[in-house]
Amino acid sequence: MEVQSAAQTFFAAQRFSLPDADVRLYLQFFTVEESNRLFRLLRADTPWAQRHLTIFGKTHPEPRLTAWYGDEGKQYSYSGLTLHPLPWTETLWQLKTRLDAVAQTSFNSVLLNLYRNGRDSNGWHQDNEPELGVNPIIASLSFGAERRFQLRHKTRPDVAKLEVNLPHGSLLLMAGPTQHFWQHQIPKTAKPVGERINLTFRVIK
Ligand SMILES: O=C(O)CCC(=O)C(=O)O
Ligand SMILES: [Mn+2]
Repeated sequence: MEVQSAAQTFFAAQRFSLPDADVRLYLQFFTVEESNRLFRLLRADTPWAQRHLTIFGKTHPEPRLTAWYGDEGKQYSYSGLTLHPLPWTETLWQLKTRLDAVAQTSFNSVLLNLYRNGRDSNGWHQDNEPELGVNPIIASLSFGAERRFQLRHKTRPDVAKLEVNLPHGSLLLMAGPTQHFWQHQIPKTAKPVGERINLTFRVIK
């Protein structure tokens, strides 16, 4: 059986034709072997924690576990929460270097999400915090159970929602005006699904 290298699959990006957005998906950015190894390492070596968000004055536990890594001083605030970065691990630094080349940028931080099962989720939002600047580029890696990712235009109900599955070892790039015009989410699912790890690499100004 032929083994596909990341270099071969690198060019197999699918670009979605969406107004006011630049969204690309690389289905097999990593081989299955690499993806299995990365899932194991990230699952075991990350200090996963469940944080609490304050939205309209009410405090809720986040429906997933998270961790924040990056350059010193690159803190990230959302929904009443401020995350202080842990220093880069060797694994995360290697991933960052590889994604920098693909995205032609220099990522300085990464948010890790662990969805423990189908009840864990990430509700409709856009990554438009001021520290991300205008037209941020976000590189999103998925490992483990495949989950549905949905995108909806904020002001144009005539534009259909986009729904894609994010498989083990895939890379989703969101760039250009996407975060200003579109919201995205990982909905809950009643199907039995295993754990999923997601990493979103970002540039904090
Ligand atoms: O888990 C995902 O695929 C999306 C994560 C996400 O949107 C975020 O952390 O801002
Ligand atoms: Mn997001």
